[in-house]
Order: sequence, then C-alpha cells, then structure tokens
Amino acid sequence: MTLRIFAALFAFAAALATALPAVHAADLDRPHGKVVLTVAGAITTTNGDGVARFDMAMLDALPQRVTATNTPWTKEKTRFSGPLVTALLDRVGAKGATLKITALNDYMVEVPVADFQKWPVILATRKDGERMSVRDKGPIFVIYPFDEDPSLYNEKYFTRSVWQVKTIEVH
Ligand SMILES: Nc1nc2c(c(=O)[nH]1)N[C@H]1C(S)=C(S)[C@@H](COP(=O)(O)O)O[C@H]1N2
Ligand SMILES: [Mo]
Repeated sequence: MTLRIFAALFAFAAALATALPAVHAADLDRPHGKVVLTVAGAITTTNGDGVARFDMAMLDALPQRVTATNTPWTKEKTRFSGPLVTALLDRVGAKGATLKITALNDYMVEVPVADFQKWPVILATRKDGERMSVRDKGPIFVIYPFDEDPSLYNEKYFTRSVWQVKTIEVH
C-alpha cells in the first residue's frame, strides 16, 4: 500500500519535472505593477492577448546596460541605464526586421532591428540612477550610445530616440 502511493507520487513528480521546464521556457510572468511597456506584433512569448506586457520590475530583470553620454536633451554627460533592446527582443521571441515604437504623445517611428544589432541601444529606465517622470521624458527613453560612435549624433538617430515609450510593435 505505502509502496503503491510512493510509486504514484514518484510518477506524478516525474511527469511534473518533464512538463514544467517546457512551460517555463516560453512563459512570461504577468506584470504585478503598473504596465509601462507593451510589446506586440511578431513575438512568440506573450503574457496574454497576444502581447507581452511589462512592469518596471520585469524590465529591471532583463540584462541591463549603462550608457554615459551627451544627448541633445541633456546639458552634460548623463548616465542612462536600462535593458538592452536586444534583451527585450530575445525575451519575447521577436521575429521581425522593424520596430514600430510609439510614445505616450502618439509620436511614432519605425526603426530597423539592425540598429540594435549594430549598437547597444537601451530602453533607459533610469537617468543618473533615478526613475524618469513623464515630464522628464520617462518612464522609458530609447538611448543610443552617442558618445561611443559619433556617426550616431545626427537627426536620423535623434528621430529614433523616442522618449515616453509606450508600445513596441515588431514587424
Ligand atoms: N516621445 C517623443 N519622442 C520623440 C519625439 C516626439 O515628438 N515625442 N520627436 C523625435 C524627433 S523627430 C526628434 S528630431 C527628436 C527631437 O528632439 P527635440 O524635440 O528635443 O528637438 O526627438 C524624437 N523623439
Ligand atoms: Mo525630428
């Protein structure tokens, strides 16, 4: 009797052990805090309704980068930090060549994914270690490493430097 229960438990545990990793690899937790970013379009990993919603904690959990740089929007060299765009794209299983990035004010621009393979562009969530308010171009600001490559310091990339990012659509 005891042996039979033990065997049943063992079989159940073994079944769980094989089933769980498969589920977890594709799964994205649901946000617990305020949703600050929605990724839609050609993605394989979602957390409901075919989109991937992120709160700040989820963005903080992605591989991060610090970019210390001058920008047209800052008076001096400033430390921006946040997840690499490539880390976000990897996390949602993005399959596409273009990102349509939309801001809270409905500003919209299409950016080639090649940019993010060429440069370590970040979705900055902090400026000098502090969260950015909407008034201060937050909570999410696309930051190119301008000081690391002077060819970035022009209107072409300023246009792609979206602040107050709200959604990213992968095409
Ligand atoms: N959220 C948001 N980001 C934006 C814009 C915008 O209107 N809203 N304009 C873009 C364009 S077209 C450029 S050239 C620069 C403009 O920066 P400026 O308004 O400080 O000149 O920011 C880019 N990022
Ligand atoms: Mo612009």
